[in-house]
Amino acid sequence: MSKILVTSALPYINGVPHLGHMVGCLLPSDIYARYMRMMGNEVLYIAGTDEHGTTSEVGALKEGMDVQSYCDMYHERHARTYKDFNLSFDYFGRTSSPQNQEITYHIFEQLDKNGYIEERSIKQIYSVDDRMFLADRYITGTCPHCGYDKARGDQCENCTKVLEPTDLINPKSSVSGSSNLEVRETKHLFLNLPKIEKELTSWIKTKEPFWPDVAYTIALKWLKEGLQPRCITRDLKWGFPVNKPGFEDKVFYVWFDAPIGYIGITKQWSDEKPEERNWKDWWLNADGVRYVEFMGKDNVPYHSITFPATLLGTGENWTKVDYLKGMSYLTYEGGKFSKSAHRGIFAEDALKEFPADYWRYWLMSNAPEGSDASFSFDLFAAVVNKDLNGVLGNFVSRVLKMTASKLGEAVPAAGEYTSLETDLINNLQQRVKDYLKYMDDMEFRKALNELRAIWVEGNNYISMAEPWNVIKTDEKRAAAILYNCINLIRIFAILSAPVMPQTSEAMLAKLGLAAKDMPLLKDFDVKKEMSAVLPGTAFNVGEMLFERITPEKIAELKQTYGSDNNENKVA
Ligand code: B3M
Ligand code: ZN
Repeated sequence: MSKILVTSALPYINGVPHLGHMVGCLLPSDIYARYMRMMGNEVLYIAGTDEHGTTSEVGALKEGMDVQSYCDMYHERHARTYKDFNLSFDYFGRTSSPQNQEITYHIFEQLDKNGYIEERSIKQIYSVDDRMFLADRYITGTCPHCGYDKARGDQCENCTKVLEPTDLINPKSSVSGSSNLEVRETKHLFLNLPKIEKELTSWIKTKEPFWPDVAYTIALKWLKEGLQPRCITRDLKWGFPVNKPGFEDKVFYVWFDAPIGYIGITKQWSDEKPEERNWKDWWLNADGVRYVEFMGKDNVPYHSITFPATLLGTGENWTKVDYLKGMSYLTYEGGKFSKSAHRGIFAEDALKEFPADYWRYWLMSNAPEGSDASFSFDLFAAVVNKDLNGVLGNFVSRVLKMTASKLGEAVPAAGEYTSLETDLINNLQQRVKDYLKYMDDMEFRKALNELRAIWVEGNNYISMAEPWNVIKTDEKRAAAILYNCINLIRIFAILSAPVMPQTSEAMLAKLGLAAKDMPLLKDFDVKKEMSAVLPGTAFNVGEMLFERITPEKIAELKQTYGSDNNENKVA
């Protein structure tokens, strides 16, 4: 048994998650954590809300709330949504917790003591009317290159040129619209990345064989371009006040304390039951921990460069990432998800329309792994109707209905295997091996392809064995075929559990079984599992596992959530 630490990128507190967030880090991390538990490992799965920074302050201002209450409210909303999606976190915490503050302070003190922190003066835009310094993206004005009048202080969306806020013509605060702005010089603290670069480079090189291409290439590109010192403080109110004399009126930059949040949240978890949990067993001088991180690709530099550098600079032995799964983006009906333009289905609404497993299955079998992927209601309905309803759901209901009507509501007697059964078992054993290999490698699209192929084996078997014909002449053989099919239902339930936990439970419940009765996936032996359900066991046919999505429903969904490809406005 190994110790596997799994984290998902911590979603920003402001706003509610859409399907792109779900598939970008939350869902794959959950499926991996569930899978690793079923492989018999000790898993700790951590996530939480990323709460500091300008976006929270501005979000609270827009909703007329103080920042603390705003974060409290949104934290609950995030937590509820993820629970409803059946994300199996061991702990869902907050980067604003006292535990995270304590660890952030400790890490900062170590960096400072070791000479990695330096003071610099920088020029920043201060909004007199908003009484705050504005982050670059909260200043808008006319682009000096193309004349676009809604260019942001960090980048012009129209011509994509990277800007300094001082480049903008007629700059305005996008918080209040005020143009009463001043350039002020303020003192900040920087993390001296160039000084850690050598150590960081040799650490990254040790990871070469383990990192997927996309993450590794992004990290190396940053290193090749040369690292710059990074400002880790901000002139804001909402954040951890800097624990250094002369800087008490500033707070740490959100990207400084957010990744440390993985550790802080683990301490929240361990503080709940200190007698049985110790966060250090996972993070500090921890033995035998394999650490796997999930995130959108835009997060990769922070997790492969800045965060490991921060930990290395302490001179202490912190657990650092072993494998980094970076996901690409999901688009919505060919454009961007946008709350303000009413385009896209958000996680809370998604669950009002269909159960979590429909989404979990669709999103992961179309996961944006190598490249971006696109969601559309047509594709969604096609997959739900074909794979879930047509292949899996139909097999389960057909087998149980036929058995109940021909032989009664108890599992019939087993019989001798013919070549049909030995072929089935051999095929399944190979497919299970491939499925587990893809799950190990976090190749989710391929893994789900294999899972579907496993269900198809069941359909092929019953079509070839034809129990409905055989029963006319040989009831014993028909009973044995149906016996095998019922065992397949249990096998499908076990193998589907990491991806579709609720459906898996519903399938097991039909056979009077519960999730806790499932065997480990490690050394999963199809032949042995094919006779696990004993003859005479009562079963119930119950309801269909999935409902078909009709063309009328698809039209209604498109109407409600928007599908006009021409209106690709940005949120
Ligand atoms: N909140 C960015 C994001 O949600 C950021 C991740 C933090 S992980 C420590 O994409
Ligand atoms: Zn421009």
